[in-house]
Amino acid sequence: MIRYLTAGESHGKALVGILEGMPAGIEISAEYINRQLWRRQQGYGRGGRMKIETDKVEILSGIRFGKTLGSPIALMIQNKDWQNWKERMAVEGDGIGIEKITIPRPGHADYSGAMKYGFDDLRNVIDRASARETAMRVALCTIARKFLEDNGVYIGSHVLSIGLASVRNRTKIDQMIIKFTNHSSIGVYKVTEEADKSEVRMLDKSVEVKAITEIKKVKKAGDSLGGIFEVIVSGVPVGLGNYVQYDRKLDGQLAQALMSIQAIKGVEIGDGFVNAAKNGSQVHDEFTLKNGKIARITNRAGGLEGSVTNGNMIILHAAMKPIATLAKPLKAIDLATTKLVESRYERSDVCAVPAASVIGESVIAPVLANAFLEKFGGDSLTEIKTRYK
Ligand code: EPS
Repeated sequence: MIRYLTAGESHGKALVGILEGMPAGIEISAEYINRQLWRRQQGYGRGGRMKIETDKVEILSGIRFGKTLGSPIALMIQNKDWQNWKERMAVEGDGIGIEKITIPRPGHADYSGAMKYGFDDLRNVIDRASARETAMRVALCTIARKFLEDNGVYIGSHVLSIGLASVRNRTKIDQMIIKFTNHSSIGVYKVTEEADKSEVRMLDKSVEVKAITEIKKVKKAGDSLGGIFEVIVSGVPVGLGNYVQYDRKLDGQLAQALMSIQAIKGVEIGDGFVNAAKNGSQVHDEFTLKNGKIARITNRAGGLEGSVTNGNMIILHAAMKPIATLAKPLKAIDLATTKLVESRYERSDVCAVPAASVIGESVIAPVLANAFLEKFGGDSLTEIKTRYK
């Protein structure tokens, strides 16, 4: 089965990752992965770091003449900013003379991480807890995404809200998505392309303007903003996932993948939260026959029933809390002196919801690819495609 690990500190030399379990014969190039890395770096509200980095992947193993070998795939992304951090992030030496960070930011991993590992320098926590790590996740997961594409499964996303700037006319957005995906599953990429045209990855222009205004206002005030994004998956066959054991439930696995993205604090499948306030008759998706095929009139379940895909589009939502690094200080305790002080400011993004939506698309790819492999099996793309057919 597909699994992966990442390593690397935000201001260390590089991020590295290993992806294992990909079948042989999947066409993949650095250029293909770099396109997703570029998408992850976009979005209005990002800070100075994104002006330094232009993430590019180096493929170290597992791919020969442009195709996966079935062996572990190793990737590396250099951190350009490391040049400015060589002393502070040195692998060797004793760290004497290097300033220790002792004031934890409320909402960040600083305090809990330092207590856990017994650190007297929060830098040790900051650099690994950082969302910089998601660059490598996107790179690795893009290979799983390519495998899904090769089997007609497409993942897209767009942003639903940033702060109070929120899509109110859901019907308009849904109609747009239906229009794009009506004839073919790959239409999900049209949704994503439309979102990519927007600096905040929103499909509704009037909300986009409000969102950008909100980010500007909040930045001026030294504050930060969160939001909600939607991930959609088309071309999903019926019967992926399982209901027979808790840890094999596909909805749980998808939720875990999304929740593991830094700052994600809520995950919803379909209309999960809205459905909780309705009667069953207003919620469950009635069956119908469409050109002689079994279909549903609605998709409030978000494509999963009993933790198994039901043939409808998978619809997932994730809520991101506002970034914890604020120019406007919050109350904190200096862990070196135990005095009440103001939290320290380190260069940061003001809003990273658009980037998070691209990460959301990526992290669910290995989960779905695993469910696909579990169902159809095989060691090479050709073998799997034959079985799927
Ligand atoms: C992050 C802090 C900022 C972000 C970073 C995540 O980095 P820095 O401290 O270098 O300014 O830019 O995100 C990335 C570097 C990235 O590639 O997404 C944090 O504390 O989580």
